[in-house]
Amino acid sequence: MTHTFTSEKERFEAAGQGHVFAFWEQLDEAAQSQLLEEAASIDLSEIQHLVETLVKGTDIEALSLDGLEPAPYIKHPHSGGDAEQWAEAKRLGETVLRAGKVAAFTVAGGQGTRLGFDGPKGTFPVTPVQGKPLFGVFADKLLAAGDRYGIRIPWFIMTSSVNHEATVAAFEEAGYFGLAADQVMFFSQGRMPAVDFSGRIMMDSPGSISMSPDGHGGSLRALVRSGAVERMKQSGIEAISYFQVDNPLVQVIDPAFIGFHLGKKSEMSSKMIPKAYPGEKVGMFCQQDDKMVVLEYSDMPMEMQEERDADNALRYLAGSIAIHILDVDFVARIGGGDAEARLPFHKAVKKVKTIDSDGNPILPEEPNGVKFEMFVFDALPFAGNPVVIETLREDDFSPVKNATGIDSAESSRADQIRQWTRWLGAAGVELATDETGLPAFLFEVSPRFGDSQDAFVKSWLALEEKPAITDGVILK
Ligand code: UD2
Repeated sequence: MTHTFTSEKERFEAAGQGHVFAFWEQLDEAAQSQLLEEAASIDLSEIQHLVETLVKGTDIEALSLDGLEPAPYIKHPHSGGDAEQWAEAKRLGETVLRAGKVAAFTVAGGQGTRLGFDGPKGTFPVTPVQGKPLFGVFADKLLAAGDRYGIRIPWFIMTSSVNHEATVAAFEEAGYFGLAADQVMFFSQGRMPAVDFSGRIMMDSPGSISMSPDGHGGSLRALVRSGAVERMKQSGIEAISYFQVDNPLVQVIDPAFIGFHLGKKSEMSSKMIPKAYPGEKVGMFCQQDDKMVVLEYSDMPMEMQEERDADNALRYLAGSIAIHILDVDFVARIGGGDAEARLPFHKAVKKVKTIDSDGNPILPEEPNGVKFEMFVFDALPFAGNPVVIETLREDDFSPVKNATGIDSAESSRADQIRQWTRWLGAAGVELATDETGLPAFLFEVSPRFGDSQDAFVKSWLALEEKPAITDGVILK
């Protein structure tokens, strides 16, 4: 350890970051080895570059809006898209699913601070009656799809050091939510140190660097480094269905989406929804120099977000809801460190708990540091034939992000019930609702009963005794 300590200390001193080892002598052996491990994981030239560009801004690559155009997308049949083209994509997707070539992948390494929930976000109780956790909903959807296509769909879950153990423990405790234990693979994403505004690496405590998850874009590296990509290749997986942990409505396996992706030989495909209003907090699909890009809402001036076309529709209409299909070889290339295709880091100015020069804790009241994150959609400019398809918000997107209000547990529960109410309507059962399509009581439909309108109607019609849909009813 002495040898490693000396060389690490020299490396950090040479980069002007020697303070990281200021309390070395006072640490016990376990703390010393943890600190060394953290230090060794840091690429100091990368940090120096990020400090110069993103923190000090001497060499800032201001985000260029030059030549930005709205990206083309494939319209859903509900908005005038070609129904036959969609049916064909679905058939192709189903064939590939039956051949076992698709895996599901959830990014679940975020800290979930906005929700104020103590635990991995995937364990948040999200369904209206049973309070089934998000992970349980996704597992049910995978079981339903698995039954339909006669396969076992592997599920890869990216955690982070913040929640890895708690996530694995939650699955064990819940019997893997009905899945086979070897169907689910967990791996932890990478971490990046926080720096203060002068570029010094921040310490969380005298023996520990302030490290945080490297963003959902870190998933591409982590999929490779963890061996997940290798495992996928060995088992013949070609396409990865990527979704976020916070969205219970997501169609975790969508055959038409998979079919469009494969049919167009896309390396990375995405779903869009028409933005509900100019300031909606989603990224926007755009094109720049013939490349597909997503511009985060915070990076596009509001005047641009408000621009309208001749039909008075928003010009930058295509909102990104963070649902993608990734080609396995593409992930291997980008996540494997292709020098030509490195995902950029973005900065987030945050309140970072730290220590003073005597090692005493500081709990800042104002933002005092910068964290660095990669975004998965920054892989799009490197992807061959990127495809964007339209989806219906009510079929795919109602995230739980906030404790109350927009995108909260409550709004998401209501959206789930609205969806089941529509499906009941399609099966001939009309419930009394308010003007938003919401009945005055809670009920629940398990994805295993129906994970789409078609599947629901089929199950409903097959019921010999149809239950009255009243408060607390669960269709399993
Ligand atoms: C993201 C998108 C936004 C829109 C929205 C849809 C960005 C920057 N913005 O906004 O355009 O698509 O989602 O809901 O992505 N995560 C990790 N590791 C990390 C950080 C995040 O796994 O280091 C996961 C996290 O667990 C969650 C997802 O990524 O599943 C989204 O993270 P977020 O809540 O930070 O994204 P948000 O709401 O800012």
